[in-house]
Formats: sequence, structure tokens, C-alpha cells
Amino acid sequence: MKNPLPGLPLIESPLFPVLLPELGLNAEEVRIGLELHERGYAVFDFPDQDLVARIERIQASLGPRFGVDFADPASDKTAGDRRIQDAWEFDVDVRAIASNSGVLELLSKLYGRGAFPFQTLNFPVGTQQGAHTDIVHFSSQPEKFMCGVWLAMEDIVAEAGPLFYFPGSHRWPVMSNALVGRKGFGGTLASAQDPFEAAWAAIGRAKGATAETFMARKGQALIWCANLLHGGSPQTDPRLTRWSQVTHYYFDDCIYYTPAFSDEAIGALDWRHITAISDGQRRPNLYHGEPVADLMTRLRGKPASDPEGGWSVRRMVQRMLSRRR
Ligand SMILES: O=C(O)CCC(=O)C(=O)O
Ligand SMILES: [Fe+2]
Repeated sequence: MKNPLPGLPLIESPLFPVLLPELGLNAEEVRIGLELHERGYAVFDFPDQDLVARIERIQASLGPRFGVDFADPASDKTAGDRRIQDAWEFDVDVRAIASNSGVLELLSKLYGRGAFPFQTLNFPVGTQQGAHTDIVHFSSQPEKFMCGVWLAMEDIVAEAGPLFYFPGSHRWPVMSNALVGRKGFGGTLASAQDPFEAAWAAIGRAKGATAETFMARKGQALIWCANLLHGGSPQTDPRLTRWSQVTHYYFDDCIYYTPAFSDEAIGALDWRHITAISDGQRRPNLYHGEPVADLMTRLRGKPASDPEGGWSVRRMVQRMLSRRR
């Protein structure tokens, strides 16, 4: 069957179970695909023969940057910085984990477009981050072509503040400023997730949703879908570490933007300018394979065809979106 919905990631599509037999996946890929489809997350063993050595090198190279004494079992490991963003820029092992070819192949097969990593976060301790979806930070057009892969770099215990998530929440409404009754573009926000927290909490209560935690073994990884509600549990023992790496992935042939600072309905998108970690190359914002910048120039070059006159970038995007909807 030719997929009539190529604008949905395969695992997010209601057609996934029907398309599945034709995708040529092995048993493990089918398991991961079905779990992502049903629950919005899936756990797998990270496919890297050198992982243990990489983890040791990462801890040795990033450790001193956090400003705490990891050698002393009694010291407070949460006292320093809690994360390093984009260590892939200077650390080959962080970059190798983010660019793991097995993970890229897996994600590309399950989403139906080529996956590429665009951001890394390395954490020595729990993030204690409130429940959120990554899609309010990193969205795409078409929607949901984004996911996170969380890798345990040691065994994680409950007191270290494990990752938590709400199974099935990837099917809850995707948050936007329009949905929560605010305007986003040009505004100032301390955190992109603030405006949506009351809505997530209310939906969770209405559904009686309960969080699960990921008590991961070293070397296990978890994929979360863009709209899966997740966060970091409180770290109750500050002497512990919770070494982990998160890599965020986008997919080819999309527009990349930040919904928290956008108003989609009026074509006001807070564009992202993305570089793929795997090859260091820019990934321009594309609409059906054509750079949006070129598309806009081409359309702006045409004679004005409506009473307001002229072509604005904003109206161009609005037109694209309204045709899609
Ligand atoms: O590791 C955690 O506790 C959560 C990290 C997270 O939400 C993210 O990187 O998107
Ligand atoms: Fe997140």
C-alpha cells in the first residue's frame, strides 16, 4: 500500500499497524516501533561495542567542568552545573553516541524520513525538570518529526532522580500558544514550557495518568516521541550521580521551529537554523524538498495578487499552513 499520509511519522500514523508488514523491519525493530506507536517511548540496548570506554572518557573529560568532587562519595554532586549542552562540538565520544549509525538507521526506518542528531545534553546528576514535551521546544512542519534518545551512562537508582514519563501521552493534544489562549511571537519567556504546564497537569488529572520511571541499566537507552510528557524525578540523595546523555533528533525535509515563541495561525514561526551533528552540515528549512527561503523569494517575486498587496514572509507561511489544514 502506498502510504497516503507521508506527512506523519510512520510510528505516529494511525496506519502504522497496516503499513508495518511492508516496512522490512526485523523483530526488534517491530517491537520498538509498536511500543513507540502505542506508548510513545521504547527502551533498547544502545548498539555500540565501545560504549563502556566512551562513557569512561566522557566522564573524565566533562567531569571537571561541573565543579564538584566526583571522587568523594560523600560530596554533594548536585552543587555544580547540572548539564552541558552541545558537548558534541568538542568531545568525539559525545558526538559518536549522538551519531550512532544503528540509532540513525532505526529512527529513519520508524519515522519514514532520514534522522539526524542536532543537539546533545550531558547530565552528571538528575535534571529534576518538570513534566514537559520536547515538541514545545523543537517542533517541525510536518509535525512530530522529532524525538529524543536518553542513554543511561550508569545504573540509575530511584534516589538519583530517574527520568519519568506518562505512557500514551504522545497522543494528547500538541500544545501551542493558540491552544492555551496566549500569543507567542516576540514575547519573552523564562522557559518555553511555562505556558503549557497548567494544561498538561489538568489533562493528566482528567485522565488519571500516572508516571512511570526509568530505572535504567548502564547502556540502556529510551526513545521518546516529540509529544511524550516526561521530566526528571527529584534527586533525593545529592551524593549520587546520574550520568546520562540526551540526543535530540530531527528528520529530513521539514521546517524546524519553536512553538512556544510562534503563532502558527498567522504564519509567525520562530525558525530554527539547524546543523546536523552527524556531518556538521546545515539542514535548511525545507517544504516538500525546496528550501523555504527560495520558495519565499520565488513567491515574493510574483506580482501582488491580493487586496493587501505584496507578499510578506508571514503571509507566505500562513498560506502554506492554511493550504495544509
Ligand atoms: O534527563 C532528564 O531528566 C530529562 C531530560 C529532558 O527532558 C530532555 O533532555 O529533553
Ligand atoms: Fe525533554
